[in-house]
Amino acid sequence: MSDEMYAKLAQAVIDGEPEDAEQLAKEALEQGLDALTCVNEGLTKGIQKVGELFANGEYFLPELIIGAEAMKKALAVLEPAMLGDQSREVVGRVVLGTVEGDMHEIGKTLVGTMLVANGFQVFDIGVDKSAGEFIAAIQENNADIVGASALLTTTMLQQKKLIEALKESNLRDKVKVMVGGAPVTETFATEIGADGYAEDAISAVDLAFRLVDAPA
Ligand code: B1M
Repeated sequence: MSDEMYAKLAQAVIDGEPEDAEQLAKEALEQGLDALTCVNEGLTKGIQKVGELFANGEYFLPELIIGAEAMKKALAVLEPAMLGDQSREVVGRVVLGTVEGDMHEIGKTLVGTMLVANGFQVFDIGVDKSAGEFIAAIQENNADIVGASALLTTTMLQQKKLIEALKESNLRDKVKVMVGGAPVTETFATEIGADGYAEDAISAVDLAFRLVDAPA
């Protein structure tokens, strides 16, 4: 039953059907399925398939856009169920954004949702953000962690640029840097001097707890 629902969620993203994806997400919650599992086993598998079809030349930009829209519609239904109880004490403050030149927001937003669900206060500054914009948000919100997402091999280098800009602004010792996104690796994170890399939203939460030295 649950596998069938995950497959349907994935298919709605592959077919680029935002209304179907939204409706299926509602049905999944009504059936008592876990929201995060619906994301990981359903929606994410669907959007990965869309990415593969795009890379193979079978899908074009419109299919990529509508697939992302379908995923976002379903996520909007599932996110409140992932957030849970918000009354606990703040574990740490995180400025989160996607780097300059990069419009990919879904993974970054998911990381933010899971951080909030686990007691972090998240300042999501959005996509296509320059190092200067990250720095302004860090200062304004007195952040403990800055999280930079990059989905393109061409924009990964902006994560390095952010770390250099933090050093120039004498902020590097005051804020921990966490990086992620599909093309980013642990090795790359180490090379650019980040404090940590997370492969997915769950490991991003574990990493954030370690970075603020708090028990998970
Ligand atoms: Co884009 N795109 N895209 N795209 N797109 C990719 C990334 C690509 C791999 C597709 C492909 O060719 N197979 C490819 C990049 C190739 C490369 O550089 N190696 C690509 C390309 C080429 C492009 C364009 C250049 C296409 C064009 O215009 N010709 C263009 C670039 C625009 C720009 O940014 N300047 C473009 C545009 C788009 C859309 C706007 C249409 C759309 C995004 C819509 C949106 O976000 N609102 C889009 C989409 C949807 C994708 C794919 C299909 C899916 C991305 C996604 O949302 N995944 C993607 C293919 C793929 O990744 N397999 C692709 C789901 C999400 C849950 O996963 O984002 O990986 P992800 O996040 C994960 C982890 O990575 C991690 O946790 C998340 C949750 O598990 N994570 C972090 C992410 N950020 C983190 C931060 C952390 C820690 C963990 O700490 C701070």
